[in-house]
Parts: sequence; C-alpha cells; structure tokens
Amino acid sequence: MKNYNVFFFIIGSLLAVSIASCVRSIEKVHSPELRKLDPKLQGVRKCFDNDQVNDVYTWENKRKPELIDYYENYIFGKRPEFSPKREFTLLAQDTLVVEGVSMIHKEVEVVFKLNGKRRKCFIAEFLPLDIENPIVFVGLNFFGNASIHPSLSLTQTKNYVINNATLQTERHRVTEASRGKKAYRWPLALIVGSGCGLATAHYGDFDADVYNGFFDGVYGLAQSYLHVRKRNEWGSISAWAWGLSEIQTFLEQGEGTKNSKTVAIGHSRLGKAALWAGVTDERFDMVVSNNSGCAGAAQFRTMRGEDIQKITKRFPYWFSKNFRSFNGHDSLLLVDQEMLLSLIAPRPLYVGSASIDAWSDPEGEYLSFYKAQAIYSLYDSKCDIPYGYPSPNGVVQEGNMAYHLRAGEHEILAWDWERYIAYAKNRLK
Ligand code: GTR
Repeated sequence: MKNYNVFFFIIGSLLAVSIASCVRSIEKVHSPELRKLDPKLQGVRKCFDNDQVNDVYTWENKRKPELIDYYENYIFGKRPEFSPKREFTLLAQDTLVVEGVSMIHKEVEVVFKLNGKRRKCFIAEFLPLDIENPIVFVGLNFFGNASIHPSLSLTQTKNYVINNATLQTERHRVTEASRGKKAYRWPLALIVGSGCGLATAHYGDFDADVYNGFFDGVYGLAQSYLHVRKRNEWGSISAWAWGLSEIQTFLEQGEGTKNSKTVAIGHSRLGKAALWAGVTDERFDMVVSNNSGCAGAAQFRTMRGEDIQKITKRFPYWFSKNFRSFNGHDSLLLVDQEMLLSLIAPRPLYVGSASIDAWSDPEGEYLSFYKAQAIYSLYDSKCDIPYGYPSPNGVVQEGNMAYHLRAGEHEILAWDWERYIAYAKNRLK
C-alpha cells in the first residue's frame, strides 16, 4: 500500500512539474524586455519601445532590424553564418523546344564544401536564346528538376520526396514515371516565351521535408554533428531560403545572368520560404508568395484555416523550437504577417491567393497585404490599397504591391504565372 502511495506521489509530482513547465513556456518564451509588451497593442509602425515609425529612416534602422530579429528568434529560427566553397559543374546544356518556344537549358551541379563536409545541389536553368540578363524567376520545386519537364537531360532527384500517387513515387523517391508530371506548375513556354528565365532546384537538396533531426541537408554542412539545437535555431524554411539564396549566387556568376534582376517565387510551404528568402536576402529584386498561408502571407490572428498548433504538430521541423510555444496562443505573438510582408518593402511584392484554398486563408492573406501598405506607403505616398477583399479572379496592383485571388484551389497555375510575369516585367524594367 505504502509503495503505491509513493508511486502515485512521484507520478503526480512529475505531471505537475510538466504541466507547470508548459504553462511557463508560453509565459517565458519572450525575452524579459518583450514580456512586458501587450501583444494586442503591437503594430507594424510601432517599435517595441513604443517609438512610432513615420519615416523610412526609423523603419530601416530601427523597426525593420528588430522585426527580423523577432522572426529569427521566435518563428523561422536563426541560421548560423557559414560560407562553404562552391564548385560548379555543367552537367548538360541543350536547346529545349517547349510548345514551339526554343530555350537554353542547363543542368548545373553545385558541390558545397566546408570543414571536410560536402553537400550537392542541382540547378536547372531555362533562358531565352537571345536576351542577355533576362529577369530570372528563382524557385524551388517539390519533386526534383526532372518533374518539371519530361526531357531526359533534367536531373532526377535521389533525395526524399513526399509520396504522391500521381507522380508514382515509391518509398519517398521519384521514379521514371514521375518525369514531367509537375510541368503544369512550371509553364516554361510562357516564362521563356515572355523573355524571362527560370532557375530551379529540388528543395530536398537543402533539407529533406521530414522530421529526421537537424544533421542532414545544409545543417550537416553548417554545424557539427555534436551540435545541440537551441530554441531559437533554424528549421527547414530557413534551410530552403538558404537554397534560394544559393541559386541567386549561382546566377550572379553564371553566363548571361550576371546582371539579371531576380524574383524569388514559391508555392505553399515554398512560398513561405520565398518570403523568408526575400526578407533575409535583399539581392532578390522582387518576391512572389503563391498560396503561402500560415506563417507565410496569412494573418495569424484571424484564426481561420491552418494555425500555429496545426502547422507545428505536423511540421515542427520547419520552424524554431520557440514557435511551438505559441501553439493555441497565436495572438500572443508580437508580430502578424503584414510585418513579414513589409520587410520586403520597397521591392515589388506579389501575393497570390486562391479562392477556395481555405487552409491558407486567402482573406487573411489579403488582410496582411492590405496592412503592409503602412510601410510601402513610406516609400511611395501614392500607395493606396483598397480595403475590400477582391472577388474571384480579381487583381489589385498598386505601385510595388500586387495581389490576386485566382478562382480555384491550392495550386500554382499558368493563370498565376501570366500575372507574375507581366507584373515583374512592368516593375523590374
Ligand atoms: C500543407 C501545410 C501548409 C502548406 C501546404 C503545402 O500541408 O499545412 O502550410 O505549406 O502543405 O506546402 O502544400
């Protein structure tokens, strides 16, 4: 009997301690200075010390750095500084003809080397035949370069992919049957036929989209295997954003693209990565977020569609550990996503939503976009985004801010690309 009492006492105490530490974790997740702030009273134009942002100087020198610091510490995590050596090898170069449009196609292998460790990525580039330094769209793909066109010269990824019946993947790897199956997401004839270029790589080249620790992908390159992950360190979205920046670095060294203007673009989780790449790397001249949803363009506070609990339960590894402390407490964050979008200003920003993509909360994406004009208008006094959420197939374009609501589901389609391309050509002349 006595033994049972001791047993229940120990179990009870352990439970009490773990419940207390959960409660403590949300109260104490912020640093002591930030803990004093009321989350309800935060705004993009108000610094954490209450200073108002009424000019570009205060934005760029005070509010913008503190916001980036906040996103690093509490959402996407801090990426360590690391600079590997890069070796570029041209694996294939050919002229592809897609729906009557001829284009230069190159497959390039990049080997990153650091402290005796190596990591490879494969970049596929598609450029117009006779245009020097075209605008280049830079985006990661979900199923490897060979999924975007059936030509045999495109690299089949050997990395982990999400299982997908249409692509006939087997045990998380693509198969020969997967070739070209995602071509509809990458309308090469439209992109190159409009005089633009595309550079893409498989997101798994930088980090596998699976919860398998933080030792593979670029983590393995950047940090030692003995590294103990802290609460504010990077997750996959930051690793993928690093990959986008590496494609940018490649373009700056590559033939015919040294002076190209570039557009970071991404769909869904890769839209979140494109936004974060645009924030952390100002070499991107424009950013496109396509259906990026929770932790992308959508507001946390609307509490529609995916929320922090839902996203971190399935994908804890996309974010810093700190982010999970906000599960069920989205409104305790001191930021909302108009702030993430504002960090792109004054560069052109295009947010694309889809009307029945409820999981991504298209209306919440529009609200972030609408509210981000508080910062865009510091640079452009004519900026005037209407409050009303557009109807399906509606487009709002004002100066360096653009939004559309494609009628339909969660996807990236030629309809979206047509608008992204025309807008990029107009703004990046
Ligand atoms: C969903 C996830 C979203 C979005 C999407 C995607 O499962 O909940 O945040 O990123 O995946 O990438 O297609």
